[in-house]
Amino acid sequence: MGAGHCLRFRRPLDWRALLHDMTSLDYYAIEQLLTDQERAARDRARRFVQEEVLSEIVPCHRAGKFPEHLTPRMGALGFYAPYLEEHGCAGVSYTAYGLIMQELERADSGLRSLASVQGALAIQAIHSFGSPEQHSRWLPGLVSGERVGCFALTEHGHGSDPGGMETHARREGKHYILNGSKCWIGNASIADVKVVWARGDDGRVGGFVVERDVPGFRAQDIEGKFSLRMSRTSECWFENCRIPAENRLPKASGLGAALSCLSHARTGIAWGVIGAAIDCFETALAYAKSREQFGRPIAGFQLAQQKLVWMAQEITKAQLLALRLTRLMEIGAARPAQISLAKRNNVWIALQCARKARDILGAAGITDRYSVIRHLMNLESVSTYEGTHDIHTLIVGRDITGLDAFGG
Ligand code: TGC
Ligand code: FAD
Repeated sequence: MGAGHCLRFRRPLDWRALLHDMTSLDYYAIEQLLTDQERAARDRARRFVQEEVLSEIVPCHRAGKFPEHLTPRMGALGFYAPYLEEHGCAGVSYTAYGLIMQELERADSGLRSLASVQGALAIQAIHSFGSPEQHSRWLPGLVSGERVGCFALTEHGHGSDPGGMETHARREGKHYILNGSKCWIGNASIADVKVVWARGDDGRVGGFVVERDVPGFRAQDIEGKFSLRMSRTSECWFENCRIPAENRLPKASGLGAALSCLSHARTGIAWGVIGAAIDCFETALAYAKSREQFGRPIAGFQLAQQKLVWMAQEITKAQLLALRLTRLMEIGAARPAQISLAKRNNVWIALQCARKARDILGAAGITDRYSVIRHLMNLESVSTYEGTHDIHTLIVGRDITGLDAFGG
């Protein structure tokens, strides 16, 4: 899909030649702004989704289960924190990371979520704040996907305000004694390596790695989710868990450490949701061209075109925003508020695209025969986690006014 005429050369442009063979909405030829490495990373993820994932999604979504065998497979393909270089990480650009997240989320937000939690959160936290010994101990298994990681920040009483966390780690000889609880934690019940954020004796937030089978740790999966059904989401409790002192991440001091990991995950989300939005757009476009009412395809009605044009327009803007963000990340020049703006905007437009696509599909849009209603429900979670839409409004609001509107 692209422009039909090139103004600069005043001759018809063979726009098909500009298209990649695996067609996808690219109205402003963003393809041309990517490197060969970035296209290759995207195409690898797209092939993986088409050949190994798509057939599994509907049954897994209905059953509320993640296809666990994909966790090591995604590791083997280099999908976890691929912007890092050591310990088996793929060492590709930030933009390639974004494109991989886009292809995963084109299939299902739960697939991208797994990569976000394992890579941008668990691996990233240990990579940024762990010692060399901790790197060698935990990173290879997480990067390969043979071991499952999680990132436990949110608590039952503290979601948007993690700074109020109550989970506590008390030093006792060669151990820390961990007490408290966490809620809404991706994969906490099965994770081998749990990065848990807790307040130390000095009152500052620190990061602690809790391994499997530690006495006093208990977890329960959250049932009844209408959204992100393919993801395992758990609540968990720590009752006098004895954690070896060497499991504390030495360089993590203060809430900023945990929040810095969110920056990597939020960047992946800003790209990822474009995949869900494109899938909704393409499904709605194909449906509108084939579905006839009043003797003509519904794509020929002005109101249907208005919805399709809005979707193409907003997806294009989101692509440009995400690309600029990752180019800034690549030169170390992205500020957290810029990441918030991209997460906020792109998740919001993806939700609106899913909503409009569902509308275009009529009754067919409420069944899982089409991906749209699943994306719509999934995006409700994506709008809430990693900072709600309104919290990102306040982060950007504080950045541009200099005034803090969080309350407190
Ligand atoms: P505030 O004073 O703003 O910040 C405390 C300290 O942190 C620093 N900081 C950051 N550093 C790096 N990167 C960032 N993005 C940062 N944001 C803040 C800040 O400079 C400060 O440092 P210092 O040295 O001055 O102490 O803290 P606050 O208590 O006012 O809270 C602000 C707020 C609301 C922005 C923050 O707490 C927030 O982002 N809340 C949203 C919570 C959230 O996003 N939770 C996510 C949990 S993980 C998750 O959802 C995973 S889902 C993954 C998936 O499945 O894909
Ligand atoms: P609350 O903070 O209670 O917010 C409720 C409402 O109040 C929201 O609309 C919010 O915008 C609004 N609000 C709050 N404060 C203000 C304010 N100051 N001004 C105006 N409005 C405000 N967390 C993890 O740590 N690890 C994970 O792996 C993880 N995975 C998740 C997976 C799923 C499927 C979901 C749904 C959540 C996950 N989370 C995870 C938790 C997620 O980060 C939190 O749900 C999120 O930060 C919001 O917290 P809350 O749900 O407690 O909402």
